[in-house]
Amino acid sequence: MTIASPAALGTPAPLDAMSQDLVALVGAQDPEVAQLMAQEADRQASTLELIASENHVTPAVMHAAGSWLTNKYAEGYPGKRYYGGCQFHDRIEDIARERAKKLFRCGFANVQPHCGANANIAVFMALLEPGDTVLSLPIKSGGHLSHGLKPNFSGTFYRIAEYGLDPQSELLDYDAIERIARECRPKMIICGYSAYPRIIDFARFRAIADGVGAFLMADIAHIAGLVATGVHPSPFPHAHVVTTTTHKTLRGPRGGLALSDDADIAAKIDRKVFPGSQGGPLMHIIAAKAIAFGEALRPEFTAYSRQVVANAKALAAALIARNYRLCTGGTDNHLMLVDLRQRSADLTGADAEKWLESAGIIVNKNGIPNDPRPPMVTSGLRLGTPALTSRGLKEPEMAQVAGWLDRVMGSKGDAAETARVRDEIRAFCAHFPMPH
Ligand code: DSN
Repeated sequence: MTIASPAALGTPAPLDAMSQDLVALVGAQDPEVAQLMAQEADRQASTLELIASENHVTPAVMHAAGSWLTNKYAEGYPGKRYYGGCQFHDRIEDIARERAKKLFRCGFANVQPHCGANANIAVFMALLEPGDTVLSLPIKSGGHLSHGLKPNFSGTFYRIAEYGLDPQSELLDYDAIERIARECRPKMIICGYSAYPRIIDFARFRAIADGVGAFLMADIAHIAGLVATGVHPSPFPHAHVVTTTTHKTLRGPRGGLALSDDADIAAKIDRKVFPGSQGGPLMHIIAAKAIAFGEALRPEFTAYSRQVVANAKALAAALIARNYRLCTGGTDNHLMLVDLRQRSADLTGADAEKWLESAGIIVNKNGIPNDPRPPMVTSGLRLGTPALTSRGLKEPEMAQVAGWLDRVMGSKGDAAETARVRDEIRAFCAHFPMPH
């Protein structure tokens, strides 16, 4: 089998030289997988990535994640491993921990969770007993499955009480949350969401938690990069524990992170990550996390985070100008929820996602608050700007993106219009290379 190079696929090379070598090396042994890797590189380079939870990492982060560090078992923590040969891994994990603490301005960091949900498992195990009550926003209102969805560990082993959004404003209603907390007396309250476009008042959440003697957990998976750079207020010193993924606005490798300012809580979380819920840490990913945290500590990353939000506001304004309704009326962060019903009553998130993908715009359908349609259909789209901003798009290009979104959805995925938009986007992408 021959491997189509990205150039042969009609786009500028989306890969740095090392990645091209990698595809060639894999191809010499396994052309079937190498071909798919090359095709995926082309897909990423020639489409507009608007999934709010995705990003494009730098080559340094990417290659650390694909390095020989994957060969090592390092169960335990720096200085206390169950295997020999860990001296360099100890240093790498220490660097990752130190940089994470500096980035989020807190005292303790565990960089081993394989993903955000695993960080949350460790926190639940550290702070709660099975059957304890947790108060959280359900997934249908913008929460996360690991915050209490029934089939998830959280909904299986814990009693979940829910708060919602104000039905009119679609904003968090802190007075209502306080009332519900007083009624259900949770042992832990969770804030931090997957589809909430506004600023979270962590101080108010802590006051509510203190009022009922609950722990406050902030899951900042979506906004971590904005928090690290001061573009969104920090959950510290308010939250007892903070969890996050490292691959969204933070632009690191796919992974999780748990943070705290409390030595006792941090020690419990360490034990619940390992040996409580995980075995060997992914040391290649921890190295990539260390590199990404180093990048995020640089002033350029603050400029990047500000641009992410500026781009989101520009995209929101351009969509509103084209008669789309945005939940809450707009955005303060990197994402927005588009209620498609105002543009066209029969337009669904599922149809829009499919049509837009054909045009080279990658989005995810998303339920909007009180969505009458089921989760696999939905009346909304969630759009985010972290990945496009990593490619160098700015406000003027956001107006162009809104125009393409509207042409595809307005034509109801008409084949000819979709093909025209696809060609325009492929040509446009050539001017905004992947991070290299
Ligand atoms: N699946 C992620 C998201 O897209 O927001 C959350 O884990």
